[in-house]
Amino acid sequence: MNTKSDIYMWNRAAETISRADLQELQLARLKKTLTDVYASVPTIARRMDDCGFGQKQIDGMSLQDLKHLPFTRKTDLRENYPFGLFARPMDDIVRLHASSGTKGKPTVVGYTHKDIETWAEACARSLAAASARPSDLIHNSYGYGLFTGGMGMHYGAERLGATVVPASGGRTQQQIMLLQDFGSRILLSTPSYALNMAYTMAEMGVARDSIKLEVGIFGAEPWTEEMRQQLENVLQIKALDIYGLSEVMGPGVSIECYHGRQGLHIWEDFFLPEIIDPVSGEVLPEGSEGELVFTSLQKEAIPVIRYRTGDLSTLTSEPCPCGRTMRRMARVRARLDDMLIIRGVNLYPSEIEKCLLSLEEIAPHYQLVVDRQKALDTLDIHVEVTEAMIQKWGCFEDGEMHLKALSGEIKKLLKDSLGLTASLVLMKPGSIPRSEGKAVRVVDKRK
Ligand code: DLL
Repeated sequence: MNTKSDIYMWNRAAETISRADLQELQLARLKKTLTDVYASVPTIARRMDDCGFGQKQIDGMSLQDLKHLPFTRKTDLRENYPFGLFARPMDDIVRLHASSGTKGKPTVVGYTHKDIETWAEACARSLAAASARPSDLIHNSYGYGLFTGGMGMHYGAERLGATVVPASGGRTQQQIMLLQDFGSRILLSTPSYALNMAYTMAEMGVARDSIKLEVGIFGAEPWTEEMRQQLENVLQIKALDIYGLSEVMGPGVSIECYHGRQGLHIWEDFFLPEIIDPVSGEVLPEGSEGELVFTSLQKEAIPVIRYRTGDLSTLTSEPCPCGRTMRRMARVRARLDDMLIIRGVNLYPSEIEKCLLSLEEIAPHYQLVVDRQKALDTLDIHVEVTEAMIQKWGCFEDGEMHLKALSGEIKKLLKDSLGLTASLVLMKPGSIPRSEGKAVRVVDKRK
């Protein structure tokens, strides 16, 4: 058992800062951020004026006054596409990233040299908290490109001094060969892609002891404790959760530490968190579940004030066995945008994932197909049965009777735990599209 002082940290002074020193630092950085935004981003400055928050109020503010500032939303980035919320001239911008833009124009974010430095520091701290060391080989399967995952973690791994394998997503069989040949100890990927890799390994007949993976650092999409157990069982690794979003920086906003694994430490000297009631916008006390909101404290190119993430979580400042003092957020339970309303029942895909993954006969591959019939929303749950099931019951068709019983069992489970009457479509192994990045869990045919 490590004692706190044995535990390796990338930046011990920052990571174990006292609450009083942290708050002093946060306030100074908050004032600087607000001053920059007020002077350089007219859209937000107008809003601050409307709330009676000008330079005088910034100068005299305390951290408690944050709640009087206006929120920023994803729509603000879209409406000011592409560079309207930048606080620095384009000459200072050295990198752009953007969201996929499946729901309209992408949201574009920019970085100055210093932003890239801050981000690399946040990711280096995160990797170290997840047990990475300069001597490690890190296999990075987060997508490289406009998505922040690949390059964000890449710079963090290099900052740490580790050896990074910039694999990106896709070409899975080749990635597995590289895992065997290079001997990476740490895998960075979305949980759904890690699962895809695990199943591909099994299909290729790759023996587990031919790869050296010990730790997976998974994020970029909602996942459940049940999914963690699946990943830990099939890959025989320790799976840790990493969180972030492009508008606030990218990956590395928070991470579960290897030693405590009780929530994700937020790098609060860079990102100031709040939890609010998503309907009223009121700030909620510590421990209550609500929408996560972040204010950036060290960003230059596109500082964000009270950015509404749409992610549901809670905050805690209970001490962590690792000795880090930064507050932690709980695993994101769901994304507000993902909520489905099926015949009056509100539910999130992650709640369905929890149910499905508790059944042994089911492979952890699923997709939810939402449609509308006569003004009523319908939900079809597509889920694969396992190869073992098929072997046990002969071919798919011969097992019909048993599969009927199985689908009855799943339906009952969903009804009992979620109050949901869903129609279930049992699929053959391999028939649900495999993820190479963020999994598409919901196919919404109403749109
Ligand atoms: O997904 C950044 C990232 C890359 C995080 C790699 C972690 C690892 P975006 O594409 O802007 O950025 O998507 C951000 O993804 O608001 C959450 O809804 C979701 N998300 C990110 N991490 C997690 C996580 C990256 N650990 C959006 N658990 C966020 C649940 C997550 N949801």
